[in-house]
Amino acid sequence: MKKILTLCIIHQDDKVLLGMKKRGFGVGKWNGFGGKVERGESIEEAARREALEEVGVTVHEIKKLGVLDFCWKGKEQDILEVNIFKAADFAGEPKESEEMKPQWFNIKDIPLETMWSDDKYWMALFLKNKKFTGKFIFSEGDTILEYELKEIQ
Ligand code: 6OG
Repeated sequence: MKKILTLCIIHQDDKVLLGMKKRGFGVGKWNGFGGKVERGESIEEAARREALEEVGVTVHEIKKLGVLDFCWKGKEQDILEVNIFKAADFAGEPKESEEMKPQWFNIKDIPLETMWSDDKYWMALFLKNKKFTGKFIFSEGDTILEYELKEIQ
């Protein structure tokens, strides 16, 4: 079964807005904002809704840069498809929610060691506005066993 999720990272000039996940899947990691696409909603609508719910901002234009499939060894049929968006402009003030504690990071200080371990592979493409697809297979937790990543046009 495939679950469709969103991940939206706000990137302005030389900084990105991330959130510390306070509960649930990925707790204790910095990440963009996102979650599951609900019935009746497009992937882009879900990305906007999640940004509003998790950090209280209304994102303006968003651009889909990446689509990554994640699965775990032994359960390869259960795939998380994460659609990665970039937003530059937004309305509102980022504010802490029950799910996320937001913080701006300079791009040279992105806390890759405290993020999902796939992020270090694609973050450089994301920051350069390159589009990409890929697949990551994890063992227990977030150790990557195998991956493929390619830049697309
Ligand atoms: P909820 O289940 O809390 O949404 N997500 C991942 N992000 C990265 N960078 N790497 C992964 O590798 C991820 N798996 C899931 C998608 C989960 C949020 O976490 C993202 C969603 O934004 C495994 O609703």
